[in-house]
Amino acid sequence: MSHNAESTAFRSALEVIRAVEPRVADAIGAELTDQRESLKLIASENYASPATLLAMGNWFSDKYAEGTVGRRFYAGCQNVDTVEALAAEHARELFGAAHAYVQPHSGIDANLVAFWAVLADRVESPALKKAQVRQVNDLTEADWFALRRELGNQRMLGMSLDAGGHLTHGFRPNISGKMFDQRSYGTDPATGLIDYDRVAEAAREFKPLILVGGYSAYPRKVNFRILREIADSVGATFMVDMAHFAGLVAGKVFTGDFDPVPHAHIVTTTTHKSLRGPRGGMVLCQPELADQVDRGCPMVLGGPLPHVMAAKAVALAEARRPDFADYAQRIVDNAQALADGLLRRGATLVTGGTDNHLVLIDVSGYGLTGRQAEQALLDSGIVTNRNSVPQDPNGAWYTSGIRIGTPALTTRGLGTAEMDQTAELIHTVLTQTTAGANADGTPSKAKYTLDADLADKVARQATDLLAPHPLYPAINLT
Ligand code: DSN
Repeated sequence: MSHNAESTAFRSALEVIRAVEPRVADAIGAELTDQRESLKLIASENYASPATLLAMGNWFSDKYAEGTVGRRFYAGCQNVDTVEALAAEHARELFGAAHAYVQPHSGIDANLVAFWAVLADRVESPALKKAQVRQVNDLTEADWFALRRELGNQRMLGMSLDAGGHLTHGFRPNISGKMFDQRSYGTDPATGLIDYDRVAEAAREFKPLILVGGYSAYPRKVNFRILREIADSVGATFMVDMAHFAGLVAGKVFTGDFDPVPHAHIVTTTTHKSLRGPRGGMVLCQPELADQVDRGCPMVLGGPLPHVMAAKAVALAEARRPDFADYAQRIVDNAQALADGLLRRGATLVTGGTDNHLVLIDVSGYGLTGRQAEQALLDSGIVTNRNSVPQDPNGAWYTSGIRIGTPALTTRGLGTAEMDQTAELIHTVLTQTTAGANADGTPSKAKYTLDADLADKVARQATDLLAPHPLYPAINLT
């Protein structure tokens, strides 16, 4: 691949866009500049390859393709079939999965497809029995009323939000919290780790239909073999949302008990986090759930996005290359170096460290809320996001934590020495930031003071740190 080809492709694309709406072309260019200049530590973001990005910008976007490969509700889907089948094949091979469904537009969509598949497959419904059908499409309207009443009263056991679980695992602000009667398992207050005995106890008491494993802010490995045993002991379906760590599974950093695919009945993921693909979702499952999963569109999803499925095929092909395993290992090495650097400087980390791609700093040790810390770091050119910590006294809006992750910086080529320097920059900002007060003198959870010169100095140091590792080095838009 010549460097010239990538530059030519993106420059030409912007020229074509600029002729119609120059402000969009300018915004796309500005986004590249911003991404190049900031120290991106958002644990759920990454930089997709030029090939992945380019696979999305074409006429596949114009095609309707409801249904699945070879069984479409629209004519003329032969080329969509090609890319969807390719993406699914790469996914099956990469993860060793029996079945892959690559249509979900996001992680939320992938989870909804999975929930529906489990409900449709597992609910011992009088409505279904009465109709003596397995095909939900054959239900009468009366059957549907009965079924809906049952679907509204199913049980899900998942990780609590403040312990690092995700909104879509049965929490009220998400539709899953309306579909399911939810109970959550937390972490051991002393260690911050999942206590599998407590999970087993909760499962015995609650008898969930679905036991959910997976997280968006838990910095440790999860033993999926044990969770599967717990699910089996109460007859639950075991679902894992591996959106955050799919890249570590793909890169064989998480194997054996820590690889969810051989243990779970159904696995969901996004494709754009540590997996480094286009924004989107995916479901992997065991054969018995495949038919229901494939009903995802139109049951749950709008029309599939063939241009994104094309990009998923490209990104999954990239993830099957040997160098992706090296990338995945470096993500974890970098996260551990970042954690060690922070600990050495006196930071408090949830669980005392990490063995995946993310680190959760409890910023109450710096006298700050997550919101104050997030903004002060942003002022200093360091992009992170605030996050609850277990038993967070500041709630989900202000929080007491900052979540940082290494997939993006690792893609740029930063290594463990630079992670130590990153820890120094973060620690400097957090120690120099002071919590502010409200007009009435009470402590504010949002206001803070940070010397502007110091913030500028750190931002310059962050830029210097990035300089030897240019983002998309082959792409020159000027
Ligand atoms: N928004 C994603 C994250 O940041 O973890 C999960 O949905």
